[in-house]
Amino acid sequence: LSRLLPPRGTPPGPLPYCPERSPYLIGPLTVSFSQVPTLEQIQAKNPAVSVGGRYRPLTCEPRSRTAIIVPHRNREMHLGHLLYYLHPFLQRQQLHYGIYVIHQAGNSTFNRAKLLNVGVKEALKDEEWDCLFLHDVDLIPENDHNLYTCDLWSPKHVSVAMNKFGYSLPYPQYFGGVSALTPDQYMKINGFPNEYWGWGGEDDDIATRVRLAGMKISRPPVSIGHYKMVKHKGDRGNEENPHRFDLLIRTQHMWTQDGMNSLSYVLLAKELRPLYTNITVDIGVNP
Ligand code: BGN
Repeated sequence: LSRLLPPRGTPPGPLPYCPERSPYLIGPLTVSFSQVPTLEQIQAKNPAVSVGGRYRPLTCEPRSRTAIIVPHRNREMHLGHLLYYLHPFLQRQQLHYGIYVIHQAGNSTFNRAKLLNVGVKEALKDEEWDCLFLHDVDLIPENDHNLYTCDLWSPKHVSVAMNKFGYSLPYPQYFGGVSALTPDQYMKINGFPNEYWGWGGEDDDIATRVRLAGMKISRPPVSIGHYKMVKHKGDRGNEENPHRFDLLIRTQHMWTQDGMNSLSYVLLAKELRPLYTNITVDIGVNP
């Protein structure tokens, strides 16, 4: 990518927009988890990424400013795989982007959706992101035609073809894994629910929010939305949520009260690491 630097002495000025279709795209990618890359190796391969895990193309004005938000706890190996594949993937798409890892402090039950709300709130304090990618740590995109940009008219469900589900949607309303919303769309659904502690249901709640806010879900073609999941067992601290069925019955009454407008947390640290911005947060405990 250093070949892309403008020649020395180029006067500063407005850049032309990046082409609608990046010339660097490859299409289907080979994703393998046989070796866990170290952060140093990933850094060496991505010299144009700046501190906090930020990047912007140097020769053209990007068409999207995308924040990737990744909830996380005790999955360092998965994070290594994700960063290894995602950084080059996003640079080939010529995006202005930043990667945020939202780390849940403490040992209480994991709360994916609340961590995503925190990530959105904190990311929007940094820059005027125009697209929010809500991204599981264990899902690696397998085709770079799957653009990490938002659909202006609809919240987008992106991980439509995961290897774990035989490369198809497990059910029509599925909204889990990777999704993309503009900040406007995110606020229109009052963000994600804060009250789903443990595994399951929060993504179904979000799909319902999209419908109740009068929007439809858009999706990339199944042939492009391929994802490979890093194999793992259900982890401690993220047991199945036994209350998810009761919560889902009440989404219609709760979505306007529980979400971005009721979000509270204690920010413990915000560190600009070489490959990502690390946000450590105390989100409280499972009541
Ligand atoms: C569903 C889960 C989702 C999960 C998908 C795929 C629930 C709610 C039950 C009414 N939903 O069954 O959260 O993403 O499976 O694994 O458990």
